[in-house]
Amino acid sequence: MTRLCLVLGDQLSERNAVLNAITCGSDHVLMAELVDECDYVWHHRKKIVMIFSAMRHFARSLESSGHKVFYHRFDPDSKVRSFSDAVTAHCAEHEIDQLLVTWPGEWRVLDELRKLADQAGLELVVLEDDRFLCRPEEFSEWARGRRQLRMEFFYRQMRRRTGYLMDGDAPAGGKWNLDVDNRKAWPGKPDPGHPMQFTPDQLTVEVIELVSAHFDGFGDLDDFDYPVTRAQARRALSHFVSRQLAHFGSYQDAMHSDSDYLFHSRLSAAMNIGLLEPAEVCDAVQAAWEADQVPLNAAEGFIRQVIGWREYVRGVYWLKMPDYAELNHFDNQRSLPSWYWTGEVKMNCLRQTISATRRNAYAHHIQRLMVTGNFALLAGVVPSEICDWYLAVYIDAFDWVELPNTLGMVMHADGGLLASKPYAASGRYIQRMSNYCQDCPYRVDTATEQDSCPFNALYWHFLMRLRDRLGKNPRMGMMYRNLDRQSDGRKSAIGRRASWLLENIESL
Ligand code: FAD
Ligand code: DLZ
Ligand code: SF4
Repeated sequence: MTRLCLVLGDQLSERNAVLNAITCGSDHVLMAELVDECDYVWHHRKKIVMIFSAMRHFARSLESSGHKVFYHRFDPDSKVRSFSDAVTAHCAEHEIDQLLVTWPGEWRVLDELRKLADQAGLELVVLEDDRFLCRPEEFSEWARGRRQLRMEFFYRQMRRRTGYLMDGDAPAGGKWNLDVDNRKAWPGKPDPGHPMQFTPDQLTVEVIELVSAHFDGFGDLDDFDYPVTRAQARRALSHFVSRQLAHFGSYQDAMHSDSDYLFHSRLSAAMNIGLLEPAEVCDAVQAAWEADQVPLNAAEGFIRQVIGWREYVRGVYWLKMPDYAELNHFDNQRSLPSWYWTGEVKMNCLRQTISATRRNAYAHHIQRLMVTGNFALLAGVVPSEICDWYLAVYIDAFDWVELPNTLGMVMHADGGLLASKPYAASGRYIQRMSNYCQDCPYRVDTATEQDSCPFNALYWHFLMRLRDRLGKNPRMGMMYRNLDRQSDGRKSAIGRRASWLLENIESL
């Protein structure tokens, strides 16, 4: 009996469940660089480089440990364009009894493989992805009977279960969440340095040339410096823990035009494609805290993102897909402005965030949430369009993590399933947390003038136009009280300014 084990481009881990389920040297391992996987959104070119290069390095290491690897290299003219084509072509040449795959990161891929198995009469075995700390069934169990899902309660359960930052049954330091200490703007020091950079080796250089020849999509290819092997990703982790982690908490929400990464780890892509495991990342952070190398607010802030948010969004994704992707709670109809792709927008916060995204295939969380996300929320962009943008432009973007963050956290298009209120904010928030407003042609301190910050009128307009859906939300009470303090004349002026902004959205 020969089994075929399909290893997807975001499952590049030696602990991948399928690799442990097959017989090394006799069963077949299939990996494929595919036109359809490069085409379903307009991926950043650095994302394609990272995935292809990491796939090629991983295939090489599997071969050297004795696996029988069949590797389909990217060929734009090949008839093998999809996972189904690759499996079908393989089965036509080899006697295959069973197809094995670890649970994919995208509902779309799982659906495709199930349909293929049905049509081809092939036995399909889908194994648990045990890189994650919470299985989908455990999440459903936790979610059962809850009217609202709240990350904070899930997170506390995960702290108890994993034992990270625990003092017996209580959280270390007495509080579960130290976010109140984590809202400082960055005044230009301490020096954040840079995430560890890696010079492309010969194999990565070949992939960069391939991507340069065949893809003219979004994003710069220059200065590719991401880790593409597990050894490199481990070095990037140590570098982060020793250089940036200590200040991660304090400046977690800060944004600044002088630093693309500030104190963020830039480890998401390595984790999402299998080069690093979330548990080993948290172990390293816990060890640094135990050794008094980093304060508790940094360790807690970081571990919460990984065992809390990361596992929580995955749980929501598998609990609610495929219907989740179609939700549009506010019935938004506006198209995504074209400057999301070009970066040609005068609003400095958006210009800075989109240009960093074009350069690095990266923006940190607050840029994603409070700049590009906040604008799309306030302007009422169609959720599927903004979701496709995030899925395309970020190197760490895979449906299971991108979709709940964008559709749920940013757009509130799930009606509040994932987050208790929309993260809507005026320009004042961006002014407080960044230096962007200092170099912007718009004035952040006014709302209704020709040169007023667009976020201001759009923010009040958002509250006004969605009052029937949001007005009773207790977490939005303060926002509505502030709105109600404004005179009718000012509200009309805000309405006029917001309508003008929305009509002229392409030229902002
Ligand atoms: P750090 O700030 O150093 O955080 C540490 C780690 O925590 C990250 O590497 C990541 O694994 C995890 N993490 C932090 N926040 C989240 C979160 N909200 N959800 C899941 N994991 C989290 N993250 C992705 O990995 N892929 C995506 O496609 C993605 N899309 C997003 C879209 C939007 C609209 C928003 C608001 C957030 C999105 N995030 C996504 C979450 C977060 O912005 C990124 O994980 C983070 O910016 C990655 O950079 P980092 O590794 O430097 O993170
Ligand atoms: C994102 C991506 C890209 C660009 N290319 C490939 C590819 O050629 N082959 C592959 O196996 N995976 C690729 N991926 C990742 C997939 O689109 C998808 O996100 C994962 O298979 C889901 O587990
Ligand atoms: Fe952004 Fe408004 Fe500040 Fe300009 S003034 S940078 S548009 S928040």
